[in-house]
Amino acid sequence: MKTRIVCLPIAVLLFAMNHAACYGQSMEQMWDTTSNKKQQPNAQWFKEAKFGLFIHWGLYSKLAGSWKGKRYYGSGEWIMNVAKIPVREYEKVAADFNPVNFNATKWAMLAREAGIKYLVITAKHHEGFAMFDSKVSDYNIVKATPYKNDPMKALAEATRKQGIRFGFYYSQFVDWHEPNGGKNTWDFDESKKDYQLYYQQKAIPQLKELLTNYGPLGIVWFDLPGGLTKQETQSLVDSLHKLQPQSLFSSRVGQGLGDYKDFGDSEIPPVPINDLWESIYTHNDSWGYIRHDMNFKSSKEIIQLLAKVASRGGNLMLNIGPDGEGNIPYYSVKYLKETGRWLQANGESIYGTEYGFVPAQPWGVTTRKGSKLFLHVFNRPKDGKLLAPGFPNAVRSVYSLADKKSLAWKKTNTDLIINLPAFKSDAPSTVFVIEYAGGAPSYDAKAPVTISSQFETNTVEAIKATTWGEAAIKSITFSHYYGDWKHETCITGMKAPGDSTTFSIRVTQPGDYSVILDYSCGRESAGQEGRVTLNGNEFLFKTLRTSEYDKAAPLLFIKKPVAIVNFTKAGVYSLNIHPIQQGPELFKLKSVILEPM
Ligand code: FHN
Repeated sequence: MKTRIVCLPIAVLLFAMNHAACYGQSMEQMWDTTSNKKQQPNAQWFKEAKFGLFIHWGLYSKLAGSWKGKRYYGSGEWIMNVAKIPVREYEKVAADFNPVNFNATKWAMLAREAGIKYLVITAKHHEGFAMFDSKVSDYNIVKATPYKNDPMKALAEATRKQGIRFGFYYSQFVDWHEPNGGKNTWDFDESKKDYQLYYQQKAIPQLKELLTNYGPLGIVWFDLPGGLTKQETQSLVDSLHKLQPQSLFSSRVGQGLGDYKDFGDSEIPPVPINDLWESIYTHNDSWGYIRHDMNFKSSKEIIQLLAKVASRGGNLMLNIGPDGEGNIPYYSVKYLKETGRWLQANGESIYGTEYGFVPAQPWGVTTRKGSKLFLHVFNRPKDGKLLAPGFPNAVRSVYSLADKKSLAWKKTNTDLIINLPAFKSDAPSTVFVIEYAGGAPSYDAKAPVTISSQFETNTVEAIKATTWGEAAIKSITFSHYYGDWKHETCITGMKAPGDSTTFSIRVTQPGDYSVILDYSCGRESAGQEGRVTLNGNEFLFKTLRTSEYDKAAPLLFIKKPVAIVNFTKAGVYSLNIHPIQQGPELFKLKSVILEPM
């Protein structure tokens, strides 16, 4: 009796705290981007894989972004929430879900052709519908649809046959179908929910089914933690790891207990990171299929994104959304195949690589494997002379990756200059290899940014700044369509003359350059004066209004030329920006751009 008196209020308190914490959580808080930092014995494959395929497929795919004649934009898999569709009505979609065109072998072969090394598919998304044969809930593809089959069984087998690791996405907390699941506030009263009951009765038993019935899983991709304490999450992780000790759990299992780090949706860290990590992007604007979403990334964009992510040491998992009949959108097929063709010729510069020690240049980015540095050239210098700065090592050979033809090069101190062959200027990425002697030098995050007249444009990113006073480098998150997240690293907090920002730039060719500020500025900040100091000259400017910061709307930026600077000598210069007077934040500065005139 005594125990009960003491325990009950604590339990009630914990329950209330858990609920309160879950209500107000923003998406950024739910994206747990921390990992457990333990060395995962089975992580080597993940480290080397570099390219994964994410698939969002569920009842929402059948709705294709429309409900009762109204079209929805953004995250199609959120349609039940956005249109506030009652559970009983949404359930009826299952009766029409019959993906007769689903062909596991075709999907797996496409993944293989695209150069994919692991594939993760939604076993259950927030809608609560199991896309697998579940004994835990009849709300599943075998029991509730005319299709009556388990596509996950077939896909797991077909994927492995193609030599690709297979994994499941599972929405462990958000479940709009269940009275005690997270986040359905239109059918159920959130404050009365018993999350523990939901976890015990649905999420945990279903996860156990997935980890027991589908062979070895490369990854269990948890999405959006909630309703569990650290201890409870730990025991969930432990009990699941017992079933699949080799499987990696994504960081969105929560409480810092994942095996590797996932960033926010469509987010890439601005600098190289040593940990195990993954960036997740979707091919168009939505994760689940939307008929009217045609904003597909071209193969060139995919290839450059993949190279960029690899150049910072991570994996790219790119999402596609098949439709309700089981067809993969035409442009996803087309551009994935094109990406695969590029990878066939250039895969050595991506798979198994680490971040390159030469930081991003106006021509592109670098990756490294052993004693090879790969140069991913997106923009060819006009004179064909490519500068790789910060290269102390002795060079053994330099050649084109595709045809292995040797290239002439010259080294002056730590500058390596390579004579590039002619190549198509619109190629997605042309790769060159430097084989060098000795260990890899460390990455110098604050190395001066190269500014060269050989390129139409030279961008000095905010991350390269040294800030003073209240000025700070921050990642700003906002969205375009619903759930279509964007992230920009900006300099914020410049409110007074002492809150200033300095960039170190290295001008490689003398001449006139236009200095352009790329910023976003709200109503309150607009109309203030700022000063750019460069090469002994001062230039004044007044800020222009672009858009207010609103997490649920596009943050607009303007590229505003503010100065012309003449450099009579090549060399390293310091570029400083600050407000003239005390006031609201001057602007959110994304980059400074220098263009030869
Ligand atoms: O809410 C989901 C969203 O629908 C989608 O599944 C993404 C993929 O990372 N995860 C959640 C939001 O971060």
